[in-house]
Amino acid sequence: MDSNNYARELPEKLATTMAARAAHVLGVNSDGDVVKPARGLYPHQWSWDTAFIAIGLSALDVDLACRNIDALFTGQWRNGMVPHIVFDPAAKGYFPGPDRWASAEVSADAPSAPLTSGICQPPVHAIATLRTVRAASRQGGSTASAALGWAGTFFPKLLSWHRFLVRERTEANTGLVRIFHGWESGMDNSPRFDGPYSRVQPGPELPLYERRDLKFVADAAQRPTTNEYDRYLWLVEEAKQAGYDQQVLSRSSSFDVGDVFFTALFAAANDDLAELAALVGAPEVSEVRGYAERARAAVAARTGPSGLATDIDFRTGEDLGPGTVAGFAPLIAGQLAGQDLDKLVTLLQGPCWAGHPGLRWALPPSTSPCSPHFRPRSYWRGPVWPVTNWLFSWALERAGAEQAAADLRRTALRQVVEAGGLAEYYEPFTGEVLGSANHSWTAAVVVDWLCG
Ligand code: 9WN
Repeated sequence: MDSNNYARELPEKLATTMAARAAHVLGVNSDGDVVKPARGLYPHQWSWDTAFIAIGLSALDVDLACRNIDALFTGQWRNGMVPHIVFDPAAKGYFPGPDRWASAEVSADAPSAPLTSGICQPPVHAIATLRTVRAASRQGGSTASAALGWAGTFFPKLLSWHRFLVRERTEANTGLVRIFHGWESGMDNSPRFDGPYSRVQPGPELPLYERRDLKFVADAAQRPTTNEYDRYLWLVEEAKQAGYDQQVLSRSSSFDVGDVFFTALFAAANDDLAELAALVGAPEVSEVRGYAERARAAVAARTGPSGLATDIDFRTGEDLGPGTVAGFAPLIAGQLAGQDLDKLVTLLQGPCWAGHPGLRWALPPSTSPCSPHFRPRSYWRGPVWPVTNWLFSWALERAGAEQAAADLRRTALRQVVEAGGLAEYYEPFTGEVLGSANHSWTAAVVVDWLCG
């Protein structure tokens, strides 16, 4: 463990034990090389989870990190889209599975092996790839050269993914990345989507279904409601109806949101993709820099006087309002400085976020405890997610706010140690572990904090 990580924040023995436990969780959740998000609840490969998992793995085994990213991209569509789930044919028990998505039957762009879902998730893969290459370069020798060689061959796939988001998903007037399903945001039932979902009306032809998630999470209050699930499944029907054609969806989907957090991650990922392009000698550096600038400008244009950004419902033009962590998109997008940066750091640490007096640990809940929509046990409506702590500490460090980044990381690490589990999410006031108990991206960010 080197001196740049947070292992020194814990007594040595505890740091070693935590790192070993986190590595163990990644192992337990693996099938062969591929690390799934969780046994039981999520038995396939998820898109943005894989990127965070690779970030953790890169501290332990660079080659394994690369193989996980490669495995995800075997599901990449011909149009460049990286699907949100790549299905493992041997794993059953997740709903909606490949039959319900019917991607390969409906779209010539979808691969028939492996089978995949028909929507995407935030594009954090270039960030993971660059971090993996950097981890390899610190390790030196053949690890460094092998990772750089791999990045050179992998780069075109990343570029094609980013070009998909520019060509098919960037809304012309605002420059925001649009999403056609709340699952695409990765923050499924966040109150930011309550307005748009209220306008999704499941038709009587919605095929019957049985939820499987509630077999693994006994307390239904920790998961989205059945009313929400009906809408999630209806949007799958709409997407199939459109043949997963992005242009058709942009006219027909009853859910069409300009997502500021997704767009901010896209800006940051393009910064890293441009750096990767330079590292591997690809000629597209300025093209990709242009994507970064456009996405950043789109987030800036959605930023109000408070410093927080808001999504937009393209179906109604409605401003989706503040109150969720997505509002901190300008921090994620990068290049925030001076007063703008100070303002967001003060807000993030303030009484409506990490500084709320009732919190067990000073960490930002997914929805502000000051919001009327805050629900402390319900998924993205209030619980604290370690993966967002990772994103904010990473973004703060990138912005040069090192003290704030260090404080956040230290507290996030204390949370997983004191709560006694590498959970999917945590109740912000009591610290209770919620969702899946041994979650891979939680383990991965802990490995990164302790060993990266
Ligand atoms: C739907 C795997 C995924 C995460 C998402 C999280 C949750 C799935 C679900 O789990 O979503 O994609 O079934 O609830 O919201 O961010 O990628 O960990």
